[in-house]
Amino acid sequence: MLTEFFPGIDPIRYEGPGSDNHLSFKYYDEDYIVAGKTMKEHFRFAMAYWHSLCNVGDDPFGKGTRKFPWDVPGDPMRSAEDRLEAAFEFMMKMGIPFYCFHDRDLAPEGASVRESEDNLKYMVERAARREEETGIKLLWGTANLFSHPRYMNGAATNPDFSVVCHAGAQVKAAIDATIALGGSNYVFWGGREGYSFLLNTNMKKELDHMGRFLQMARDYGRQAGFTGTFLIEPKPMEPTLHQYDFDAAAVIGFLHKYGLEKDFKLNIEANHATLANHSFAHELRTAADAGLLGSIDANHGETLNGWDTDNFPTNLYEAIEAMIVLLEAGGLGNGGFNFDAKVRRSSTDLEDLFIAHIAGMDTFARALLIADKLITKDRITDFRDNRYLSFHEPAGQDFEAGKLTLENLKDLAIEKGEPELQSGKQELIESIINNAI
Ligand code: XUL
Ligand code: CO
Repeated sequence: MLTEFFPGIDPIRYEGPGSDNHLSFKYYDEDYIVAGKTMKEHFRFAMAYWHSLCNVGDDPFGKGTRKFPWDVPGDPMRSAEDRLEAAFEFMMKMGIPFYCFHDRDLAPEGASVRESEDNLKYMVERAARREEETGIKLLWGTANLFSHPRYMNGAATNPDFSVVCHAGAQVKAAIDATIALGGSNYVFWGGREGYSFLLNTNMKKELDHMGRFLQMARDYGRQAGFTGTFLIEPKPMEPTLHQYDFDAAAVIGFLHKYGLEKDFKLNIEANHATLANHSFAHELRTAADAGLLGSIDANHGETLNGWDTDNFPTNLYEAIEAMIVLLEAGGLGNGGFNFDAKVRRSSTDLEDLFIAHIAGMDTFARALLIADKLITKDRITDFRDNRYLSFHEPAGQDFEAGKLTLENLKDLAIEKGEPELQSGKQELIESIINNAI
């Protein structure tokens, strides 16, 4: 290693819950097997390039609080090269096996479409070498279609066709980069794909354009050899007032309408779920039930305000609920857990980035252990399944198979008489969870 960007920090190891070393894992033991898979396989944890390497902590009220040694003022390409070294040093020390990036995180935008592509290609070659040397892989790539002023009214849904063309150029290059780096997935987060004012917006046209654009991206990716999964990441608002990919349910409907459901799945982000007034588990369940759960952006939102705070996920209860859904769904396949999370603006020590990732990984590892016990030993899901036992009886089965009419229901109601009330047992289930923690 030429320059060490995180001096004084050794590789993070599992030391168990008894350890008081804050730079160690208490629960995440990558080789430990739970429910038939190692923890490493369950999570496929990923570092988000943008939050960890690019975000200096600025907010609308003030400039950044962190100064990164890899940021070389006035030399964006040199900064990109150093940032890549820092990224791989960080992931190696953390034992994080995957990463995710936007094109512009990896390489700076150039003065023209061609220059931007050349910058990206140059950095992709370097990243490919680092992947080979370290064994770290790309979980997903994406294109930043929201920061440049040209995208102020959206990318694929922009009313100006020339902006749509620029978005196309960028997505083509980002798909190429993802393929070259062996990415398992390619993500579309609809950054500004939505509207702020209905009276100047043709919503139907914009949604049709988005559907067409995604079909083109899919077709290009497939013919260029991309065998992974395309993902849409729902979010209801911010930066746009009304975003089209509002929540999992809206995106599932959209994918079916535009014939994308065979190639696309969903990337569910916890904080986006809460912005849509859903729980993280609700969104995961909705996607899983549709057979479209692809990957996770792991973070946590402050529920007291209405924006995306992207905290590191340290809410154990929320993580347990998520892990129950995930274990029942059989996991994420070639998806993973990307830490789309940032340390707080006032977390300014070099080690804070490590502590934050350790906290997130330990939270989910501990949640996995608890969820597995809740399912296998406490049989917590039996409470749910038992509520539907009447559908195992012949008439209930006929109903599900579409063999009954409304008149049949009336006859059965008379025959069965007034139903006995059945408790939902919510407080009991909640106590069992608390006792398992
Ligand atoms: C924004 C967000 C993005 C996507 C990738 O809220 O979550 O970082 O994950 O574009
Ligand atoms: Co995200």
